[in-house]
Amino acid sequence: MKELDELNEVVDSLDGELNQINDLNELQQKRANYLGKKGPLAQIMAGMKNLTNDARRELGMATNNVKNKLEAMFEAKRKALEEAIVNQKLEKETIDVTLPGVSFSTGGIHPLYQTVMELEDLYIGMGYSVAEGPEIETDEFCFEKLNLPKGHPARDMQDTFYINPELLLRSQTSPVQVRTMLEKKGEPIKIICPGKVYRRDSDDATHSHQFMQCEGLVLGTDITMADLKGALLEMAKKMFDKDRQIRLRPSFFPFTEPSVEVDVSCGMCNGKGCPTCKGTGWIEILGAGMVNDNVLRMSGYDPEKIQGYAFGIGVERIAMLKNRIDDIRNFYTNDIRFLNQFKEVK
Ligand code: 2NL
Repeated sequence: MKELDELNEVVDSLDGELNQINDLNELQQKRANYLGKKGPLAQIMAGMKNLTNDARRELGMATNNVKNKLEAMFEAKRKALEEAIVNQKLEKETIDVTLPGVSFSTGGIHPLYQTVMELEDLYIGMGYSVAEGPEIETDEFCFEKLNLPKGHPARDMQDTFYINPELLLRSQTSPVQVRTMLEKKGEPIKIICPGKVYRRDSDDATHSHQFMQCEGLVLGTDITMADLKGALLEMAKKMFDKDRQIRLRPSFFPFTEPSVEVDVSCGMCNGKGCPTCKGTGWIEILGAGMVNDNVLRMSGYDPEKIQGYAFGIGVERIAMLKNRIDDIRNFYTNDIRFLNQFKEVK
């Protein structure tokens, strides 16, 4: 029967063609060609109606066998192709885990901001809250409400960046404390106010037209200079080391009365006198005092009932002393070799 030969030829030709296929879509197409309605097997089946019963049975069985065989061949090829695809993908994705890693540099927290964070942590530990406010301020909040009326010699226009006669770049963070007093309407206050401030200074090793301040304000009943001294001594011991002492010298600020300048004992010579403390054994770190009655009244507080202290810390000065930095401009030129020394992760 010639149909039986044809069936064998179908198997042979598919065998040859499958070798050429290396893509699943092509395989799918080929399968449709061979096993579909117009394929060779369908044609052989269509011709069977003219055969004798015996011949038809024989050819029917043979066709069925070949159909099963073709399906097995397609299935085997499909598996082989899929496996090849997975292998290719694995090969492409192979990595050598023993190769040395590629290092990349990360940023760090700026040394000034690290100092602010330390100050915040230690004051929060003593029950203070952190308050912030705008860098563009009004003349009223920055000066008038701090007992510096217009024309006062300590508020020379030459020293402040004015935007217009009423608006300026704040020269201290005190206006944040004024805002807090106006909000709290006579209630007790215990805050620190860290932030950037601006003054029309010429930049040199110890001056910068923009620097950072951390002011503090504590208002309540029966608050005295002793509380102020205790809080500042605690700060000096935590920011520097536990053996530091502080001393208070009389001074003047329009917003405090009495006013003091505060020195910390020199850590380089333990108070004996050395170049760092210019032979005195003491280093000035901040200004402070009891809040002036006028300041209290102007922001809605009755000095007969509530009083307290305020202080102003220069953040750069503390950061320079702690890290033995001799030029304030290092904080602002941001040379990467300078900054890298303060990275927690090097
Ligand atoms: C300094 C001096 C100081 C204050 C800041 C202040 C704020 C209010 C009321 C009273 Cl709202 N005082 N601040 C007081 C004394 C000194 O700063 O030399 N800072 C670097």
